[in-house]
Amino acid sequence: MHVLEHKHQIARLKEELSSPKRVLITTHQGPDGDAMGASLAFYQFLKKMGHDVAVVTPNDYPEFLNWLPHNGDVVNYMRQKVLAEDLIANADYIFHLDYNQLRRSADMTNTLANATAVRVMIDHHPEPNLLVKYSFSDTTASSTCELLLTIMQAWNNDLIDSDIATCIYTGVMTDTGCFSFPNATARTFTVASVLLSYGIDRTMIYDRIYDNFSAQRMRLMGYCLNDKMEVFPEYRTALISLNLEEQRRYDFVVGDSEGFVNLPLSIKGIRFSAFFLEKEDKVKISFRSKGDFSTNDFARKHFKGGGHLNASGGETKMALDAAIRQFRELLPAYQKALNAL
Ligand SMILES: [Mn+2]
Repeated sequence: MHVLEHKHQIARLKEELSSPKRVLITTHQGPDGDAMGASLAFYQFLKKMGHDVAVVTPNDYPEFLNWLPHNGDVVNYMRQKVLAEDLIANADYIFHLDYNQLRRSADMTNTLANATAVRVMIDHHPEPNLLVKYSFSDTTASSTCELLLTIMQAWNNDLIDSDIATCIYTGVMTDTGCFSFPNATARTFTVASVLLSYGIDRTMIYDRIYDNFSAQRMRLMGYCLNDKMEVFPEYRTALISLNLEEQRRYDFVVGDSEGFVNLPLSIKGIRFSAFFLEKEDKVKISFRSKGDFSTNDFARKHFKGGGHLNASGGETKMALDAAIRQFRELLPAYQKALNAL
């Protein structure tokens, strides 16, 4: 992290935001725990400073996040388009949290592109590509929440409270797979320790995120593992797919397939996993890996996506079967990389 550069930027932002402003916080489509945790933490922080703040998400997010403090204040562009467009057009400042390419804001992209606000990006994904006045980009941060906490500490540490800490902890916990992925560093654990000092209830947070599924979702997981998982030992790879008919059969709701992509990585020797989810107009694909195999490169090159080294996503307009076929046909070219130590 360019600590000095961040420090200078924070000092200038502090100066610019020393009087009340209209601030819009936004994040990527299909917001996850990190996106919502960061957005709602920063929302509270800026509100405490007296700003007129709004959080606008491009679309729905999983129900297991709707207990986060101030969740009820979130504006959903898909469902409240007129209000959201008004907020975007009239904002003095727009903060882009947990994404670094405008197109990741999906249907909001054009409205955001036309906004006249001063832009700030706070993100931890590689290869930022967003025109902003202030850029806080740190690919060594486990999560946007981890990075945001350090920014808030430098900005005004006194404003951080247990509700803000709860939001931040949620993002750090979910982006690190409960502190198990390689992106959880010494700093991550220091951040976790700081957050615990605010008296947050970490077992409650875990319970609400991970032990909050329907019986149907557990049955769907069983079906995926039993009937839908394909394993390719020669490529140390596995995939799972779900078509629309199967989703209907299991009363699928947003968030139900969260984490499914990680399941095959529990198999001895498997280092690369893909999860294909059929949507009405496209197929969404999640990728996970262990070690040095870059799912980010793979997703960027073949499936119009990207993300992190070990976790990324993409999509295609191809039919589900064709997308799976393409994935399988790509594997031989990566055999060496997937079998390297
Ligand atoms: Mn993130």
